Amino acid sequence: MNKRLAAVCLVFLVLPRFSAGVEDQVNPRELFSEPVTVVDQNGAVILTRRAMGHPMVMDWNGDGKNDIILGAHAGMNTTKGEIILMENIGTNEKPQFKWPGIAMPLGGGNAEFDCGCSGGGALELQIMDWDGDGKFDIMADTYWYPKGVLVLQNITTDKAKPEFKEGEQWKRVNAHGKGSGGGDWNNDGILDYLFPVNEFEWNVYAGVKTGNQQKYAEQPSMRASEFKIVGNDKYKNMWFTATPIAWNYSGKHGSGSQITEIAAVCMVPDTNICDINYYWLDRSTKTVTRMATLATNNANRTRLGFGDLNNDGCMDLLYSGGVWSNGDETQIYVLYGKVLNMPGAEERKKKLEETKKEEEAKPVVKAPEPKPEIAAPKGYNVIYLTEGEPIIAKVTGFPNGRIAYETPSGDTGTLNVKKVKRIQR
Ligand SMILES: [Ca+2]
Ligand SMILES: [Ca+2]
Ligand SMILES: [Ca+2]
Ligand SMILES: [Ca+2]
Repeated sequence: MNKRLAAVCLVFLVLPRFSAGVEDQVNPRELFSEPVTVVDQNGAVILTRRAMGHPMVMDWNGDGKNDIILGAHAGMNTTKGEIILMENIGTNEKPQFKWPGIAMPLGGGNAEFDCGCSGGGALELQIMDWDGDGKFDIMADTYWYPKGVLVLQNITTDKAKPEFKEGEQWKRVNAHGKGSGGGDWNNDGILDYLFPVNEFEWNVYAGVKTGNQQKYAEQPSMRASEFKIVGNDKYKNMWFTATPIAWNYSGKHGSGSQITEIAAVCMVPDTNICDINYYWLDRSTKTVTRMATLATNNANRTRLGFGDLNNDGCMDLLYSGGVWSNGDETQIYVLYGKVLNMPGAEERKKKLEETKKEEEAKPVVKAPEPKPEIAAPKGYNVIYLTEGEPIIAKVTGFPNGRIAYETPSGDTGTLNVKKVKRIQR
């Protein structure tokens, strides 16, 4: 590429939110909204100021409102990682997250994870019920450093106070990795795990479910080296840099399909910009094709998470980035899904519509009409009392702090001001 052409390309790449492009084979806005930033309790955009945030969705306190669980460095330039629970104190439709969030306690103290490196080691999360006790657990991938993937078992008893303990270790390899991924890679409705072996190889371990319990197959069912990338030289044949998430985003590739739809972070070579790209991986022809760029994040080392944040039956994607001193790159963005593709979404939507119809059909209870004002003869007032019938009389003075009056028939008297509600002139 000559220098001028490179400069022109760069101009296109750095345009904020530049997403739909000539190479897009599908319109990304048919699948997802424009990116939306998440806000705090005051409606202000949250800057987490934690490097390489990996946002995932879960209702951690079980109040029916989806929260964000963020795996990230503990700051912008530290090797330590932590998991932060961001409670949704808004609604599912208009979420507002309590910020600062709660750094997840683990074994009595604040959990700290060794990311191994301030600029590279991340802390990616996957969420499922590992032990089948009905409470979600977290898999924390500290791939850079020796601990591998840890299962953090949820032992919370008080919904206001999350509590986790370090459970078993699922994998232990020293992969100079790309960031693990998740979603459903074989279209069977069970979440799978993408484990990066090194920068160029990854394995997908199919999810295996027994009742509530979610584990993974011992042997990988897919490997990167099996697949050929079609027309993708913009990224120098690196079709993803981090956190690929497979899902039936378009709604066209359900059970039995050989196409795995994937959204993944792909760093634009020689820049600090990350594209969120959308691919179709064909398991029968062993090819991967980029279909669209869903969004562009002007933040280094972006991470992509998922979940139905607004609970509308359409899978959403969340991403965040930023590293070293770039704290102002640490917003969390949401791409709200537009396709009904969550399990049971159709039934749920029907139910919601029925409830809405029922609500609308209910008779509207009208507020009682206010009593008509009493008309007083000319020159007289109506004195409304705190108790009893109003008196029609003319106020003649205020002796000793009381109200003196005279009725049309000539009767006179005085009233304690505390017993008078108001006087209609
Ligand atoms: Ca919640
Ligand atoms: Ca559990
Ligand atoms: Ca699966
Ligand atoms: Ca959604």
